Amino acid sequence: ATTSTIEKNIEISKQNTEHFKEDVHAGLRQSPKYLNSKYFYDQYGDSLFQKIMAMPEYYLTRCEMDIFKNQTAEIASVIRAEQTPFDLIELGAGDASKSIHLLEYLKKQDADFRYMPIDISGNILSVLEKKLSKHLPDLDIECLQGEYFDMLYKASQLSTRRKVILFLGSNIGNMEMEDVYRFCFELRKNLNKGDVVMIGFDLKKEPNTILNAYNDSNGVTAAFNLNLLHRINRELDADFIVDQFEHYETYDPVSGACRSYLISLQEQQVNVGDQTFHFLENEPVYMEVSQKFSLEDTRKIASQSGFEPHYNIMDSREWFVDTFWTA
Ligand code: AVJ
Repeated sequence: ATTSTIEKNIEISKQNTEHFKEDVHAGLRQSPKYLNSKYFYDQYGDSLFQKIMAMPEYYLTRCEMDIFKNQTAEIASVIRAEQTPFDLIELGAGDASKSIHLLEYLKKQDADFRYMPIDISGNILSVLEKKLSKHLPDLDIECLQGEYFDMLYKASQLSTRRKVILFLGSNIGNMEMEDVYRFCFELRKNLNKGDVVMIGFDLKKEPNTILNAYNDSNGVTAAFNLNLLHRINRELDADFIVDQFEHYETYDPVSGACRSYLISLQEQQVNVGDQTFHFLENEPVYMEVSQKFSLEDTRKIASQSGFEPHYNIMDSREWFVDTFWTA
């Protein structure tokens, strides 16, 4: 790389750190205190999330893997109903452990497409790029690191073809319900008639099954949440004593919201950069929502955001749905 690209990257990383700090400061000033789960995914967070996906309690991975491994032909035929070339844009691609089965299948079919994975973690994108250059060396791929809509906009500028958007793994569940509606409406505005979106929704089911997926007995999910405090210490010159916080998970079967909190185990003060925050004993910090949906919810979201619900594929237990909507 030339000096100027190195300098540019340093500049970008400074801006990212500045945004991170502003978000943390703003979140800790709120009541209840709040930290945004999009910041979970640094290098250590990525590896903890991969551990979560491998846990027996975290059924979501196996459900969607069942769909991608056993119903690949069906997915491909919905995506390729229109036989035109397309750009396959994946929001929150991670290491593409599920979509890789679809990519392999489409390649075998000799489909004319380009794969454009978007992720907030540059670390996981470089893992993904390595993996795909080994498994699918002649895949046309363009990685985009950043926030969903910034990168979707960039992808649109790079693309003149039909768009197929993948948003898998119930990543959509990390938004509050009103943000889900806003997000899908915005997404629709960014698409043209004939474009397709495939969205993975985790379905409402027996409440303890859901709770256990986010409250595993080995404490991996707890470590995943607590890692954000470590990350804030590492990157924002903060002094959280991480042992003085405890992971607490809830699931409300009425609303379908599964929420995680970190509870301050004692009264304490924490410095984050140049600001100091006061925590009461037992004060919660709200960390993440993992929303669960009914099929009826997904249809309502589609129609309210201007999409046409087109097709559903579920795993054999009907715990998870991948919905296809057309613009
Ligand atoms: C990556 C958003 C799908 O909410 O299920 C897993 C993240 N958090 N365990 C989810 C997560 C705690 C996960 N998503």
